[in-house]
Amino acid sequence: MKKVLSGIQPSGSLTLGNYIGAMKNFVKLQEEYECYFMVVDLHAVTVPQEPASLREQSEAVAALFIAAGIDPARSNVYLQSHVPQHAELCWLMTTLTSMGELERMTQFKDKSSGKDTVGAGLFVYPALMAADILVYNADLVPVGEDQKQHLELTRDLAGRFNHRYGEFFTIPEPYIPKVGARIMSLDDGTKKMSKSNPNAGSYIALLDPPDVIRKKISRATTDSGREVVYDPANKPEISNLMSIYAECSGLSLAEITGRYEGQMYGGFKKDLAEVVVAALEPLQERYHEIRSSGAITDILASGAERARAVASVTLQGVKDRMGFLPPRSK
Ligand code: AQP
Repeated sequence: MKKVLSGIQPSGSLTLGNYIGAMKNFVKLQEEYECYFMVVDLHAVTVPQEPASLREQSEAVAALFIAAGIDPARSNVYLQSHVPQHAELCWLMTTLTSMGELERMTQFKDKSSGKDTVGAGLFVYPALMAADILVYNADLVPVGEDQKQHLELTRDLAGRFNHRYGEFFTIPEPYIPKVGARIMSLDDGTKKMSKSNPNAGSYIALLDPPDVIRKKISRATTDSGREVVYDPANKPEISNLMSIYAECSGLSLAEITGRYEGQMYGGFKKDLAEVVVAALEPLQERYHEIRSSGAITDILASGAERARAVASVTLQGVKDRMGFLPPRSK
């Protein structure tokens, strides 16, 4: 069975962008693949996290995975920090990665811009992401558009290792949705929706109550003009809202355009809010059931156990090829 790997950082409350760009596809792919879905807590600490909030968000992200439809009996759901092989392989990956490659990463440029000090962890983030994927020899990686560059680097590193030490790693393929691969911020159609944006009005959190969702959508920035047409280059803001509508309702962009022909933004936004509320209601209900059941601890323990079993074999293979002596008992 081919393997799928993906992860989400517990760096804030998950957004509709994380759901549409990544999680929705996790659920689809588990039908056909052996899946590894991680809460990437080691990635989250590449920018400062408050310990209590990291603990809470780690469990919340895992519960949202299950609430969204990931079946823990079929897919491995776990915390990245519970599988130490990720961090060890990351170190080995940094030795194959050049400074120039890391300096070119747009996520690093975005997250470090304007900061007085930037942690080295943020710089080597892509090497950890490569280790995450390669430690399971994943075939497919479902991500949003923003992660494409990191995935390309992973492919380069896998190829470099294979060239230097002999064929070993599978070269992973990205799996990027056609619509919704880049959901934009509600206050600025040129920036992606992000859970760590300090302005909570810029994103819809998956756990936002209905009235908060309605308020955020009614205040979302819209382009000048008033036609509901999909034209990302000239009308990025209304096009973004249409993508959200399409992903939450199951309607195509053409159907939405037809439905709102000749109508103003106001009516469209009102309907969009109801579409989003209806899409998130069942997920929120399941989330609260899972959190109150206390089942997450066991789910994470068995997911990590299965993941460690696979990751330790790969890591040993990498170390053998690179020339590390195995530990001997006396
Ligand atoms: N706006 C988005 N549109 C589509 N996909 C998105 N993803 C994130 N934002 C959007 C996808 O969600 C997955 C998990 O992302 P992550 O949490 O690991 O990191 P990120 O990409 O940096 O997401 P955020 O929300 O912007 O987090 P912060 O603010 O902490 O940096 C990835 O597959 C990503 O593509």
